[in-house]
Amino acid sequence: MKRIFVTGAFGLVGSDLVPQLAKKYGKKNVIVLGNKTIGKHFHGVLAKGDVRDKKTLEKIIKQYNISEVYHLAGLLSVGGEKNPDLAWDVNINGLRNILDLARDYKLKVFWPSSIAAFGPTTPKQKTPQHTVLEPTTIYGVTKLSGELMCQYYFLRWGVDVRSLRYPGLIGYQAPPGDGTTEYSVHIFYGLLKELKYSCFLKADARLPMMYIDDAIRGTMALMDAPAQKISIRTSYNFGSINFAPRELVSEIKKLYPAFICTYNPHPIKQRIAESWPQSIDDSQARKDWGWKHEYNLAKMTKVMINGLEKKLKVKR
Ligand code: AKB
Repeated sequence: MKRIFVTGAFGLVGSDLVPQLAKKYGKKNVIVLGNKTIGKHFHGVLAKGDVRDKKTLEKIIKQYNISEVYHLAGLLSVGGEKNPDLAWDVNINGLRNILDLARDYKLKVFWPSSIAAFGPTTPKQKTPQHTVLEPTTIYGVTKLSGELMCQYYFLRWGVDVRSLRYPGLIGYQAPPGDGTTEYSVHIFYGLLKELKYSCFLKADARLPMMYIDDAIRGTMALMDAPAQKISIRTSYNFGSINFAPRELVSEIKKLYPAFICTYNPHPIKQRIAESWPQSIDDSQARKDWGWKHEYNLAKMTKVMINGLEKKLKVKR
């Protein structure tokens, strides 16, 4: 049986991924990285440490006989701009530690890249798999460097590391992180808490997005695919829907007509959004390992509202 180690387990992806991994491989086979505060209330196997501390990671890998790692820990775009040194330290040194250990202990690894690896010089529509990559955020710089590091460890040492360029992910299990596309999660909290939301992007800031269930299914499918089907060892373009805040608002208004959204673009967040693609060509992922999304904007909006109403115990 696989023994799986998950870092960043309490973020947007981890909060939905860990229960799915536990369902598939058994709760005792999923080991989650936490610290003094993170994971205090987690009911499962919790190992304490920091992704920048290689010795502790190595101890955990040996103690639990780990065979597979989902290395999700990292700062996002807005958080990265607040502290570029920390973003580099966590995102790059954390990944290097995991890749070194994967090489030494023959571990299979999943690591998320992002649409942030692209930049203002990348074609914006149906952004191809192979294209110009000149990111202008520290987060994007760490994602692009990380992609190249993953490919290097694969080519040089045969490390089976797989990656997806996540678009903006939308889910309700975890609170929204410090990212740019996260307006699309905050908006649902604003809706249910006070029937209004002040959006930090312009109404027409179109970005590639995805409902979390699609992202988790795609991530697990990539990890399950036979190695010979994986032709991309940097990171796969990974797409489903794309929309602008204005379109999300009109979808929400179909269910909550009284909802009011105002637009107060934040200069840094808006600039980041404008540097990213608006839609993604993910045909390589579809061809190689059968990627297919299931959620459109309407379905995602309904599921988000239903899920968050239950979580927050509000029904308007
Ligand atoms: C962010 O906005 O920083 C992230 C991402 C697209 O990687 N959600």
